[in-house]
Amino acid sequence: MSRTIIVSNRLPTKVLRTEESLTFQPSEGGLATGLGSIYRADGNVWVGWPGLFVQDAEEEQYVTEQLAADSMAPVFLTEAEIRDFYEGFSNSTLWPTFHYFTQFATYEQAHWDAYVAVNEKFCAAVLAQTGPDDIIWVHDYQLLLLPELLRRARPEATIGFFLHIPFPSYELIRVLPWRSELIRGMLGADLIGFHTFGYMRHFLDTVSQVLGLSAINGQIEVEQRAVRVDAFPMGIDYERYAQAAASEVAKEHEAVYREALHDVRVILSIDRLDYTKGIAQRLRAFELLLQRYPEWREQVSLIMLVVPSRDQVAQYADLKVEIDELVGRINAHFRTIAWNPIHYFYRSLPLEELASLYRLAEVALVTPMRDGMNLVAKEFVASKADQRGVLILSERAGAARELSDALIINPTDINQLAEAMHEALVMPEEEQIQRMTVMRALVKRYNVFSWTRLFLNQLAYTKMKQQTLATETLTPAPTNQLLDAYHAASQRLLLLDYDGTLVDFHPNPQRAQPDQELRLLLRALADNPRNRVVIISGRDRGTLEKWLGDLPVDFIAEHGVWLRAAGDEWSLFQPLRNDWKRELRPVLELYVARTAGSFIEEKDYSLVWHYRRVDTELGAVRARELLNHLSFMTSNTDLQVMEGNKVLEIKNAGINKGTAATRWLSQYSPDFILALGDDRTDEDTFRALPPEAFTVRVGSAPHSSARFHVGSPTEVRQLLRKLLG
Ligand code: GDG
Repeated sequence: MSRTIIVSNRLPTKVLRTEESLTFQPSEGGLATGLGSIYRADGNVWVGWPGLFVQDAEEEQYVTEQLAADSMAPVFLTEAEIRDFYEGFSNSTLWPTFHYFTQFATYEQAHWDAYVAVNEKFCAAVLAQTGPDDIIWVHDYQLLLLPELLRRARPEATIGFFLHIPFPSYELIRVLPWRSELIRGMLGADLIGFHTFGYMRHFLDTVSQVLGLSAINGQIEVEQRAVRVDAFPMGIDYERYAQAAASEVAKEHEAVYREALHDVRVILSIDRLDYTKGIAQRLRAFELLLQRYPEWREQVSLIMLVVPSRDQVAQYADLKVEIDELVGRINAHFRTIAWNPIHYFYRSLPLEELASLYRLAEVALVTPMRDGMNLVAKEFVASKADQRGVLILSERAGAARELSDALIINPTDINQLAEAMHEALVMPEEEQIQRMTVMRALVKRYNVFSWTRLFLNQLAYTKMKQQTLATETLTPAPTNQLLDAYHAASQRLLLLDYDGTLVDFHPNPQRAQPDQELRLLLRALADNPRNRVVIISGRDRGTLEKWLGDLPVDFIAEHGVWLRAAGDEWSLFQPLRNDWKRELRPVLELYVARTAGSFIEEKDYSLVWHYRRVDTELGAVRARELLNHLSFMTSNTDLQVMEGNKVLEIKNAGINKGTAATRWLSQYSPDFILALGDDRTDEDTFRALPPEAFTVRVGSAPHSSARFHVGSPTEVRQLLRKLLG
């Protein structure tokens, strides 16, 4: 039976050293609750750092045993490792970069070296825990290299990766000296999850820019593997927050606060100390609110909880000073004997007190500059059982993609923020209820348990899909099977793609004409009255006719647009339009002008931009640009832009090699079918054929609907020669 191994930088239990002993303190983080039922299930385990520097082997063993009893396996890190890997590379390079704060990012080789070493350490720890059939789920930015390290050690493993912070635009990632290694590291996973579709898009773009790998429908082909990328917005344990807020303890706390505050209305702000959270901007906006709307003085207070964090890193210490000063200035300026504008707490509170603050507040201010998701926003919503209260939410928190009934603001726009606070304070109850009801239903439904289930199901599905779509090498055994079926059959259909299948690619497509050997081979096959040989190609009919028209073979040209049975005339698959070429050709010409070595091929019903002769990197970049450009221009038309092997082709949608091949099947009723092809357009043929057909993909393709694969056109020819006996 397969087990599930969760891996994250921190374990869900923190080991603390007190004067007399070690204590084990369970963490209350969202991830720990969400995955609690998973890692504690039979045989499963959570691997991570327990937050303690051990003194000796004896202590190490003790901690290991204690944690093992609760399904955890510790990775012990040294102080130097925490300094360079955690505070260094993770929090001073990746964290600022991924949150668009490159001005705070450092690029230290020693930090990178430690990051690599600690990821390797985690890899060893995970391998020690896992068997080949296990499912490994890696979390977050501290372990970006781990999926690939694991993949190298266990090529068949099922590996998922989830990033809890934003994935930024490629422009940010490209600054990192180690960008390729980091992206490759992530691609070791089978499934890569992000909170939002936007982060996923940035990642796919980065993969294409950094490694030149393109994606189709969120799937990237990496060597012999298909990697899936998807958005999984993380939720919270809704019931836990709802219950905590409804508890007697929370009510009691609230009553105490209420008494102290009299009738003052409460705006709430809760964050870890971090420059990404927009705390200073929020304070300035509150100050502006009091200046612009004096009627709120003595009527409204801001309760601001800042949880100490990362105070070893310089920017955090500076931020703390800035916040202290701002709070001091605003309070000194506005306070009265009876009223305190800002109640500022620099510490963490137990859950019940947090819950009572959620109860107490009428408005929650969640205004980060960037935030992967932000769970505080969801917790506030879950706590509001009476459906009242207003959430002000930054457009740049992942949560804004879901909680669109909040007042969505731009956190740098202090004017807008002050106005939103005012709007929240005067919002009619009816509107509050309306907005809150929608948000509560959403937070309840998409909770942390459904998130976990969805990710793990999708991971299992991805793996299953990989396995079913994995093609078998055409080794002697299946080859003999194929030959037996061929010899036994009386009506055989051979569907042969041309470029990349029967001949190798040539930098100039017009130079890829058939050699004598190929012509003889095709003639010999077609001369057999039991065979019907169809050349099924994306090429224009003129070229096919010129090169092979004298042979007794059938043709499917332009990916199914033109058909010709041996000796017959050409006919169109169905009536088509080509007047769109006039409009789109200038676009392709623009890209030819900008991209040396590229050129346009014009067919009757399609236009093709070729970039095989372009510098590899430039070609990939321009192809992405052109693809975007064309997708925009062809949306809502019946045209389709297709990515082939170093080509982009614009053609009529709905006609492809598969639809054309189907016509041969219906007219000819073969009892043996062999289809050979090397690219995505041939996948349409493979899919259109019955399951007993011998479908063979040529070249490397981790993901194909074909049953078999062979390495090259040379092997294709060997196979065809075998048919001749
Ligand atoms: C990363 C991403 C993403 C805060 N103060 C206290 C307290 N908290 C709890 C909150 C909430 C959690 O801490 C903070 O969650 P966030 O989502 O805001 O942020 P990060 O922990 O930095 O997490 C983030 C998250 O991963 C999940 O993927 O949303 O974007 O940065 O649960 O309630 N809890 C208690 N006392 C406090 O004083 N008990």
